[in-house]
Amino acid sequence: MQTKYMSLDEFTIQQLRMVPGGTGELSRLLRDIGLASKRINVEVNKAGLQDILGDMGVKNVQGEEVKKLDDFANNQLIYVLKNGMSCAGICSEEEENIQIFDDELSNKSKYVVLFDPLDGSSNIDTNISIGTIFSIFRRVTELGKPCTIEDFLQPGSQQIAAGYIVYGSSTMLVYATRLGVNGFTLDPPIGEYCLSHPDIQCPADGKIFSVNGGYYRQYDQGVQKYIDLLQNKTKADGGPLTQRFTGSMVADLHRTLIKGGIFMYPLTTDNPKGKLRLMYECNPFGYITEMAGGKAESGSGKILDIHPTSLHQRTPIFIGSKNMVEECLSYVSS
Ligand code: AHM
Ligand code: MG
Repeated sequence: MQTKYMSLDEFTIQQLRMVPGGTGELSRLLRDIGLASKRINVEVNKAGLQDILGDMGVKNVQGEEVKKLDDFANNQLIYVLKNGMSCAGICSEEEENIQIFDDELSNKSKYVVLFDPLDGSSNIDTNISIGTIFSIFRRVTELGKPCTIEDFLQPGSQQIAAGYIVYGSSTMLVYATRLGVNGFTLDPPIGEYCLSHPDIQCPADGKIFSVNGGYYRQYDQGVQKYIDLLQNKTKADGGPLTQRFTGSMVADLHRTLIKGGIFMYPLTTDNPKGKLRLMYECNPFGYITEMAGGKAESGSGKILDIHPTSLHQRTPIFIGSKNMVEECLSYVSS
């Protein structure tokens, strides 16, 4: 069989063979997340029909309430991870607290998973790509006992794997481990993710910058100066550049990873701590981007070095092509 048709399962098992003493737990976890994402994909693809279906008494054919898609996505992920055998507990952007699975099998599992079930969900109404983001840590507490908050509050540098699913013109799952970053496209007739983007490398330079220009006046002076620089680049210094910002981090960062560029969500006067969440958005994308050769910074250090103090904390982020982020830091570093 040609490599380009390798399924996600086949690929993770092949990678397992390269890790002495590997148990297959991570492969199972990725398969579980892949399964949840296929279910989410089915619902996302009929998002425009939800209202029509909902009109029939706001209950679906099973007599259940028609739920918002982000609730649906959240529940699917919790369901597969709880029923699987590789996850001791989860933390979701949609939930206030961690969920400890606390049964015999789960307590023996060495991983915890954090996720943003449906990022960019305000874009659903207008059919712009949205996504699921996940981050996997190895537990630091004793196996055999229930996991605790300590297992979750680890710096991003301790991630074992991280990834995302983009529900776009095709559906793709991209995940990173220390062995590299690989992308799989969902082949709808067989319902499998197939390796389509092996060994993704984020180009060291790019021509696209991604920032919400509407908040320009809310950014601090360094950020404003850097945006001015990007807007005024001429042919002589690698310009002119293109600006793209969808309002869907997964879509913007998927493009940045493949084509190169920089994505920024700086501090604003409305969001003085930043808007994007460290544990569900910035850490996983920081890990994926750095494993692909790019860079992820907060303006006061590496994203992956931040020691989290709370589950839902936010951070500013400057992420993407190495050279662009380095140039950016010379304007925005504090
Ligand atoms: P969400 O998790 O509520 O969907 O918010 C995160 C999203 C990102 O995907 C996107 O980059 C950002 O919010 C856009 O925010 P803004 O509309 O303030 O530019
Ligand atoms: Mg989000």
